[in-house]
Formats: sequence, C-alpha cells, structure tokens
Amino acid sequence: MNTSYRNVNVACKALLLAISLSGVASAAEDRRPNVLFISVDDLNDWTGCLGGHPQAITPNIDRLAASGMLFTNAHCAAPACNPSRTALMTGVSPHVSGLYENGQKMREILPKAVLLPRYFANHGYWAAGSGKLLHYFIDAQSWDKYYPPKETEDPFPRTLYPKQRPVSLPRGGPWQYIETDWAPLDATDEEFGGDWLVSKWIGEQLRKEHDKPFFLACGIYRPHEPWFVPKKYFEPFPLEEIQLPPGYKEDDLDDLPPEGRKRGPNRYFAHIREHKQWKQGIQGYLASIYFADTMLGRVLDALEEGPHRDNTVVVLWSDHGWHLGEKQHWQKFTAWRVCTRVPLIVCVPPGTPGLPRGTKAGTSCSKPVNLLSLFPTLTELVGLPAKPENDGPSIVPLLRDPETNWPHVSLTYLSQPGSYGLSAERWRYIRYATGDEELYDCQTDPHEWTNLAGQPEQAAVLEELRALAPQTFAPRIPPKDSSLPRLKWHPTDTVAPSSQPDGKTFDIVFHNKREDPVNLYWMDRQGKPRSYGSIAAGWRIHRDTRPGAVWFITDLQNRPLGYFMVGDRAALALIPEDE
Ligand SMILES: [Ca+2]
Ligand SMILES: [Ca+2]
Repeated sequence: MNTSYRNVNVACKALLLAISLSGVASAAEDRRPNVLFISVDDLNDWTGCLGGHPQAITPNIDRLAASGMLFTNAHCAAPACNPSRTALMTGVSPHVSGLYENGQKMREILPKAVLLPRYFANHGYWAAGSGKLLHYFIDAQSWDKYYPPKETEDPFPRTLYPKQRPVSLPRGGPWQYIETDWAPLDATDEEFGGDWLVSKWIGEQLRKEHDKPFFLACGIYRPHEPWFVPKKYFEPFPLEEIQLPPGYKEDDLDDLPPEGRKRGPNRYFAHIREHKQWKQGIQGYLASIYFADTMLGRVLDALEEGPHRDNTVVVLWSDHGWHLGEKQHWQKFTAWRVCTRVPLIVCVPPGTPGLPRGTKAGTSCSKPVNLLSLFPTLTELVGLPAKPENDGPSIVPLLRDPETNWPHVSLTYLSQPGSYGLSAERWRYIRYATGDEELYDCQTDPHEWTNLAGQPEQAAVLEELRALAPQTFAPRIPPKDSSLPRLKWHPTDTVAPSSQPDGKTFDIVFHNKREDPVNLYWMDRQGKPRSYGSIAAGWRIHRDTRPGAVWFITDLQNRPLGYFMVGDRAALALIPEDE
C-alpha cells in the first residue's frame, strides 16, 4: 500500500513537473511574437509618407508608417526582383552569392540556403505565405503552407487580364517586355482576383488562432506591370491632372559619365513618349499603387480586428524603386536613388524580446539601411539565434534609437559584378565596373541632377566613399541551359518568316534532341536563310542573337523542320525529337 502510494506520489510529482515545464515552454512561446512580412512589388517612393509624387494615394501605407518606424533612406540589395528578393530572403549579399540578375536561378546558385520562412519554421514558427515573394516561384521547401498551394510553384492566384492586348501601349518591337501596358478594367476587386485573393487569404490567417507563432508573408504584386486594375482605382487620377515625375529633368544626362549615359535612356521611355502615353503610364502606376495600398488595408484591418494585433511585428518593404522617365529611363536596373530607394516600415509591439519597449509610433529614421538587414533584424527582434551566413547588420539599434551612431552604408549591386550604388546618410556614390563614377549630395539634390564626381573639392568625399565599398565581387554565375525559358517551336514544311532583329544581343542555346544532325539558318531581313552550320544529334550550341531574330532548322538534306522566333530574353531553343 505504502509502495503503491509512493509510486502514485512519484507519478504525481513527475506529472506536476511535466505540467509546470510545459507551462514554462508554452509561456515562452506565447511571448514570442508573430511576424507579418509584407512586400509590395516595384513600388518606389510614390507614397504619402515618402512624398515621391504629390498625387500618390496610400492611406494604408501611411497609417502603417504612423504606427511604427519609417526608414526614409532604405535601399534594395539589387534593383531587380530576383537578386533583391534572393538577398533579402537568404540574408546573403549579391556580391557574396554571385546572384546579380533576374535570369539566374536561386536554387542553382544557393542550393542549401535556408530562407527566412524556413529559418523561422526551424525554430518553432508556422511559416506561411501568399503571392509573389520570390521571383516567380514559391520554393516549396521554405514554407509550411502557401496560397496558391506550394506544390504548384506558382505564387499567383487567378488574375483578370484584358482579352485583347496590348490595350494602351502598342508593341514597340520584339525587345519590349509584353507586360508594359496599362488600362482600367471594368471589374470589381473580387472579379480582378490577384492581390485581392492574396489579401483575403492572408486576412483569414490573421483572424485565426494558431498553435504556434507565425511568420506570415504577404506578397502584393501590384504596382508591378501590367498596370491593369479595376477602374475605380483610376478615377482619382484624371489624365488632365496628371503631374510628371518630380525627379524628371530633360537635360539630366549631360553630366553623366559614358556608362551612366548608356544606362539611362532606354527604348521604353522613348517609345512611350512617341505614342503620347507618358501621362497615361503615370496614371496607371498611380492607380496600381492605390490598388496595392487598398489590398494592404485589408491585411492591416484583419490584423487589427483579429487576436494577434498586440503581439505581431509588421514589416513592409518593396523590392526596388522604379523610373517613370527620370534620366530618360523607364523601369528598373539602375543604381540611381529613384531605383534603389524603397519604402521600408517596421512596427514592433511592446514586449518583443529584442526590443521590449517596441517602436515608437510615427518615428522615422534617415540612416542608410538595406533590405539585406531584414533577416538579422527579424531574428534578433523575436529572440532567435542569428544565422551566421547573414551579411547585413541588424537594424535593431536604429529601431531602438533612430539617431544612434550608425557606421554602415547601404549597397545596391547592379547586374555586372563591380557595378554598384552606395548610399550614405548624405551622399550617394555610383561606380560602374568600367571605372566610371557619379557622386550626388542628396541633402541638396534628392533627384541626383548634379553629378559632383568630377569636382576637385569633392575628392576627399569620393575617396572616403570608395573605401566603404567592397573590393571583391563574386563572379556572376550564369543559369544552367536547362533552366532557361523555352522558345516556342514552330514546325514547318515550307519556309520560315524573315528576322526583324531589334534590341540588345543575348545568348540562345540550341539543343538538338533529334537522333540526326540538323542545319541551323538565320533568316535575314529579306527572308533569305543564312547558314550557321549544323548541330550534331544530342548537342547544344550557343548563339549570340537579338530580339526578333528567326532561326530556321532543317535536316541535312535541307528539308524544313521548324523555326524559333527570339523574344526579349535569353532562352533555350529545343529542337524536338523526330516523331
Ligand atoms: Ca520587383
Ligand atoms: Ca544630371
């Protein structure tokens, strides 16, 4: 009896100990804050809080900024989706990884990288996401749950597009990205789908209880092109009232070095002006921003009305800026401030382990920071161990005190190793791999109109900034042939159309899958085939070519088999097996 009583007693004590231990563990987990991680694609400083365009309507971005800290001097790690997002999500800088541009594949270059959501999931979080967070793929291994389902590797829910395209901007030629176009859609938000569905799904997660703390990522795709959104978002921006970008200056290129002059003017802007679509384009961008902001509002409402409002860290960022004519440029891929600078807002609730007092509502910070810092910042905030591979410094010291001593500068890497933009608190320095340099004083010249690099009195500043930049750059690792986008094969037993080459050259990889060799011809402008030799069975060859080129394939007896028409980027031309 005694024995059994003792056993019961021991069992009871063990049970009590187990209960109290699990109580300790769950209390610790309860205190660990959630993370709501929101990206907006291709959004420059055209927001109310950053003031980049006087007509921008962004009440939700502004209310988020008013509830936390707005970084007014935040920059991307690279001015393009893929390298910017890869750097942010892996914590590894482009000049370390060698991933500098959109054509490269993250998992070819960083096969073992632990991405931000997976890192959180490995440390007890539930990691879920929706919409565009990586460059047109989901990376299923990094998430517990995704909408659309992660197995699809397609981050986009159904989205309404006009049936007939282009709508507003005629195709300028084969060099043109097909999505550069804009128009109001006669549709409701629900009919439009896209970001409306993303914000709906994210909202549902925010209104629910969860077993674990969450890392929830919301990837809003607008204002990425095409700028088709429901017409109500166009209505506040009548065409006759559209103002040109405040950073536009007609003769801005005059003081640029050769490499800057080469990177500024592009065909998009010339084409848009030629078709008198500049104001329409600005209108489309403003409408798309207003739409994206409204979708953000749905997410913020869900957070505020749900059970997680007081224990969720909120971060909002855009992957890079955007030109709408500044420096005669349309799009991205430049090192100027209009393209490298991004909205970045961080809201930390009180009680967060890395910042117990939380952020002070309505504060801003003008120190130079980089999106590369988000990984170490978030792990420090929630109290996870730092990931050793991370390159960026945590910005928690700035969240604590935006005026604190901050010895860092912010680097934005262009696609060519050795070309970059460097942002300090006052100065911006651009260096191209050719050795060309630009220097701007953003205190007096926020639009970077006056290049000071050649002025002798700035020599000391220039010297100081040069010394803050990295001296070594990982080589750019090209994508494997098999991961290039595929060109459409047009079978023919007669002829191929003529080439209309127009645009810059790049590589096309021809892969002959047939059991016999084939002949390769380039069709000239008059439609005459010009021989480029043959391709052995099973072989691959590279050819430098241009958008609009037509490559004609015959058998060795010159019987036509088919042809490829080159688009606006490097691709794989797969010559199919004989049927
Ligand atoms: Ca982007
Ligand atoms: Ca200038």
